[in-house]
Amino acid sequence: MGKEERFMLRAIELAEFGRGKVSPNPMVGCVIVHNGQIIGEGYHEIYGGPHAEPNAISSVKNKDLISESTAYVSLEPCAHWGKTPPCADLLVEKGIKKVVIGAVDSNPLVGGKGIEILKNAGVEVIAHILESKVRAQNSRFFTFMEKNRPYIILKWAQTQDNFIARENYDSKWISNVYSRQLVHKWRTQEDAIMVGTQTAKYDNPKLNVRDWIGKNPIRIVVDRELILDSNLHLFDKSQATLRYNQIKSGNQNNLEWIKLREGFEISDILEDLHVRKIQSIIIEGGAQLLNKFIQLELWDEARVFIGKKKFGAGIQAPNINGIIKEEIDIQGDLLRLISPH
Ligand code: AOF
Ligand code: ZN
Repeated sequence: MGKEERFMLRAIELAEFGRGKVSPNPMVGCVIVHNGQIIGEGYHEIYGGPHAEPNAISSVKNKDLISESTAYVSLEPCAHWGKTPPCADLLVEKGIKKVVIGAVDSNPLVGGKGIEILKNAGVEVIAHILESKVRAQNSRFFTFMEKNRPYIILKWAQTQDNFIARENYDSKWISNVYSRQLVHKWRTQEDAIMVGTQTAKYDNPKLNVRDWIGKNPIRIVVDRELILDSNLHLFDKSQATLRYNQIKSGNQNNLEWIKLREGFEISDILEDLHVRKIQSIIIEGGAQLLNKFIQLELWDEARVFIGKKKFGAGIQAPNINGIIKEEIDIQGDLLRLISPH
């Protein structure tokens, strides 16, 4: 590994501290290097807050060294006036000599323009260093920007004999306590969590984060005919909830009804989520909703727990065999992480 990659890896490592805190912005890290030594580090810490570059620059003790230094930034420095001034301008202003960039920004406000500002000012620029690593780290941001929809994670638990629930929709205790804790961690990492009508009705899930520290996702339920009982946990005031239907629009406490056209499709929901800048969703069932996403090939990742039990009969788990990527054992329950990529 060359020095460009080594310092870029550090920038990517720093960026990671922003996970779950910066969405819909990407996670970005920045390292300032003088004569082969790191003299400053920073990352984008919180949505709306300073970007990685100003944080790294302000961490440098001896400011005189900055004009003889190289900045390693995991994402192309921004060129736009957003919540903060353009980072490309800041780097130029501080007299940075060289900028090494991980991935080019896919945000139409920035894409390529940051590099242009730097080059026009005579700064040496090297781009695409560990780009695929940066894109993988920010898969939600890049999917959102390039596909105009949120990053979609399908999640379910199934029995050894491929059932997702019993015939009466009871799906309790397929996976163990450790896998449930992991699910709560995952919930803190995504913007939203979606379930279908049957799951809302029969499971009455809270869809919040109890077994991990972090923020609650926005809850989303598909309830075409508004048949769901308003006393369901899903509709309590504790957390924002979007209720997609074809009857009414409105707002009350933390609950929003969103009326879509008669016979609306998943793609209509995704379009609305894109407008709302929701960058990632976990689909937590049920089978019908999961199958819909699979049929439409509208998913990026699937996380499947396979418990030890057998139900013998019930509701079939979705079938996406043949594209298994990773298998992990979680205290006896097997977790398969499956991705079509
Ligand atoms: C950078 N460094 O650390 C980040 C960047 O709303 P704002 O002002 O925070 O701008 C958000 C956009 O800026 C975001 O969509 C992405 O294009 C870029 N993020 N750029 O130079 C950073 N987080
Ligand atoms: Zn910026």
